[in-house]
Amino acid sequence: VIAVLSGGVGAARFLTGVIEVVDPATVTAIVNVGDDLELHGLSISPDLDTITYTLSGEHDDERGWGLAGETWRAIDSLEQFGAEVWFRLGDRDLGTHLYRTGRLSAGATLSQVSAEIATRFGLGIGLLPVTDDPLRTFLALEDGREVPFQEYFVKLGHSVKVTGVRFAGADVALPAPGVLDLLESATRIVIAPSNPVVSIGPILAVRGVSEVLERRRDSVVAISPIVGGRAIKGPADRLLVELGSEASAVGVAALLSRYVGTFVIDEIDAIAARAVEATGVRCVVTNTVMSGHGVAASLARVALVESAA
Ligand code: FO1
Repeated sequence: VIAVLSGGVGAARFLTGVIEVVDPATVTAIVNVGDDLELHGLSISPDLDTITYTLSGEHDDERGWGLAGETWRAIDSLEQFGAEVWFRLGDRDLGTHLYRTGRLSAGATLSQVSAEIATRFGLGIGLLPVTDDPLRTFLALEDGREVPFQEYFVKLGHSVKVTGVRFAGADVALPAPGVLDLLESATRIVIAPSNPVVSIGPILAVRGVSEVLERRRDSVVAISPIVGGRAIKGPADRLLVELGSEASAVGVAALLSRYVGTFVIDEIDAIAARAVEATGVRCVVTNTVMSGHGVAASLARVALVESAA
C-alpha cells in the first residue's frame, strides 16, 4: 500500500506516473485542503479536484487545473451581477462544486464526497482529504494584510512578498478517517513534488500526521519540487526564501529531513547530492521534470522502487 501526500498540479502529474508503475488500487493520495475556499456559496477543493480531473484525463492540460472543453457561461452571468469572478469557475467545474456543496449540506463529510466524485471520474486510486475539518491556509503579507490562499495565489497572482503562513484550524483538525491507519501501514509514503510550505505544510500540520512520518521516516521518500533553484510551477521558490529557507533542493531537504529518509533530486542538482545528504537523508538523483511523456512513470519507479531503503 502506497500513500502519496499531495498538493495540486505537481502531485497530480506525479500520480499519473505512479498509476503506470503500480496497481492504482494500492495507492491513496492524502490531499491538501488548505487551498479550499467558499465562493458564491459553493465549497471548492482545488487540490482534490486537480488530482481527480488529471487522473481521469478530463483535465485541461495547458491550464493545469479545471476541465477540458470548458465554457464560462455561468461565471459570465455572475459577472453581470457584479460578483467576484477573479477565481475562474467553468460550467463543467461548477457541476462538481454544486454536487460537493449539496452533499456537504446534506451532512456528508468531505471524505465521503471526495470518494463519490473520484468514483464518478473513474479514479482507480483512493482519494482522501487530509482532514474533514476546516483547515485553511492564510498568508501574512509585508503590507500587514493576511489573505486566504487563493487570494494570494490567484487574485494577487502570488506577486506579493510573504512574511508568514498560518494554517487556520490545524490545532483542532482531526485526520480524516483512515489517514493515520494508512500512514501507519503503508509500505511507502511519498511526499509528491508539491510546494513544501503551502501544500505539504498543511498536511503535516494536522494532528498526528507528522509524528507518524517522523517515526516511519525510513519508509518516507520525498521528491524535490525545486529544480535548479526554481519551482517548476508556482511560488514555492519565493515562498521558501521569504519564509527564511533556501530555494534549493538542499533547502527543501533541510525542511523535510525529520520526516523523510530518502530525498529525490533532479539531475541538474546532482552537485548538491552530498549537501542534501548532509541534512540527514539519503539522496537519489534522477530526472524529476515531468515534461515529456514517460518521465512521471520513471520518476515514480525511482521513488517507489529504486529508492527503497
Ligand atoms: N488558478 C488560477 O491561477 N486562476 C484561476 O482562476 C483558478 C481557478 C480554479 C478553479 C478551480 C480549481 O480547482 C483550481 C483553480 N485554479 C486557478 C488553480 C488553483 O488556484 C491551484 O491549483 C491550487 O489551489 C494550487 O495548487
